[in-house]
Amino acid sequence: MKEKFYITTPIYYTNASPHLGHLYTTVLADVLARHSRQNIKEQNVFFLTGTDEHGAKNVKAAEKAGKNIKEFIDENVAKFQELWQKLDISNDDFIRTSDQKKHWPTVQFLWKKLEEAGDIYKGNYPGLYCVGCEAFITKKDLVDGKCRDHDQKPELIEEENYFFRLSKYTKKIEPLIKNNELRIIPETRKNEILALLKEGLEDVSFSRPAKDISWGISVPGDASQTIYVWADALSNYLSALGYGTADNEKFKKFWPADLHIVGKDIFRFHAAIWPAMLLSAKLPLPKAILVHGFITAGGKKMSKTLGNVVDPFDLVEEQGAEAVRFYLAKAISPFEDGDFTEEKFKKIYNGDLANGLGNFVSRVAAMIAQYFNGIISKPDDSILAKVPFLHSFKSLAHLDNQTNEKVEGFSIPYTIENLIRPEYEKLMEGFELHSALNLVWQFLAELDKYVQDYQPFKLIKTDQEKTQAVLWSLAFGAVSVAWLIKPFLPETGDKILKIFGVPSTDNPPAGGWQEFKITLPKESLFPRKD
Ligand code: ME8
Repeated sequence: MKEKFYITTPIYYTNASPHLGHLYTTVLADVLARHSRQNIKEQNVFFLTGTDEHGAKNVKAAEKAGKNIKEFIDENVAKFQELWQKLDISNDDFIRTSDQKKHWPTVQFLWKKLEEAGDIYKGNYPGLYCVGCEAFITKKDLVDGKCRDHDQKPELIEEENYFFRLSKYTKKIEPLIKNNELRIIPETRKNEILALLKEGLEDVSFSRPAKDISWGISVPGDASQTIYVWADALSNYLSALGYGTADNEKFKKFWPADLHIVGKDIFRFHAAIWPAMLLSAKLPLPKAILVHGFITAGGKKMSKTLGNVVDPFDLVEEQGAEAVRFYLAKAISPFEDGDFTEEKFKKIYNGDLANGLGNFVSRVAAMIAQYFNGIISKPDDSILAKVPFLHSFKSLAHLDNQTNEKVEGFSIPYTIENLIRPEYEKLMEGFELHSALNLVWQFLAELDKYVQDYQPFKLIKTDQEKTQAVLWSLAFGAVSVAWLIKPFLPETGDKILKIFGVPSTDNPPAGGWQEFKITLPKESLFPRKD
């Protein structure tokens, strides 16, 4: 069992307000942070996000908007923070690279460490700079003379910079990634970076002349140079913990990071430059980097010219935060590109949330309210044995490796404890969040089937005892589902627990719940949308 969990998102550029892609990464991180808070002490989880506020990109956008840079950036940062609040993002901190007290001392301290290691030197090489990437790119990255990712012409820059000896570290990083000391997930990305490291990487420019890029952090001892935006940005993972300052308790407690989540666009910075910087500074490497794919809209890259940009604020306003979180986590595999369309959103909303979860919870709660005055307690085991979670459960039988034949006779609590939970934990550990949700929804479908099998609405007329066993089991199922979905749908999870009278702060009690007390909700959890 892990003892602490330090998880980060990239820090996002503040040249515009957040888009759906930023939301995607941050929701994934939030789900994993919430999940780990269920498994380890809350104070041992540290979830960091923030904003990357320097660099040419931000300056250019401010100029274009005709605004003072600081004002422009502050406005955009406020939008990120507002969106995270709307989405119930549970970050423990929010780091801003413009924070001179918190971020800058670490960046300069780390710079000096690299310098002490002999890994910083002055050089002068011409190169092609893509403002979109905030990086020097090579001719290989060009299509028709434009950057492949940003569809922009790079600028030819020839200037004196400080360089970082990345080349010295490629051979050192390679085995660490190969043997999973630094895990790269998924495997395809691991192979991609290994191939790149094998080829060897060139040293990278680590500063820009301050006369061109003054909005940034000065190179220690040379105010004529500004620290390159990536060296500045990557350091956020340490500055938030107070590394290199007197206030470094968090650093001692949380470093190394357990998981950096990044999109595929910036994974090379994280899997090559960042580990090289850490090795140079003699710091432990992060344990894992999860690289997710990109979200497209209607099968195409979101772009202003195509007019298919999904504004996350509008989306949340229209669909509700929980439904948006659900879509991002369930409809898209973190390991591949995923698509967003309104039709798909509606289908998932109506199918899984309104008709699936919402309908199930309200049916079960209503029956308990009606037939048992809202209170139902655990019946005797001998009665429970009469209403096993049946043959219908075969779709999950593969999860049980010891007693395939006995699959016909499991109780719902047994099934959750022995089949669902272990499989769910395995999927979460492997970051297969969409599959974890699929498992829960498969289970929900089986619970629906259980209702059909025993028909408690008819059974109540002939056998009260058995009906009690059926409904108690279903309530147990609903409450268990609430626990499993809480990292994804924190509000809905809590609402379900409230409906069944179960406190939401504690972990599920050992042995489960004995009694449920129903409070019928005023509104349905997910009203159907047409
Ligand atoms: O790169 N689909 O910031 P950024 C999914 N400041 N995720 C997407 C996405 C999409 N279409 N578009 C963006 C930077 N993202 C640097 C990072 S970290 C030390 C510095 C997400 O604002 C994804 O996580 O361009 C991607 O890696 C990140 O936003 C890039 O954000």
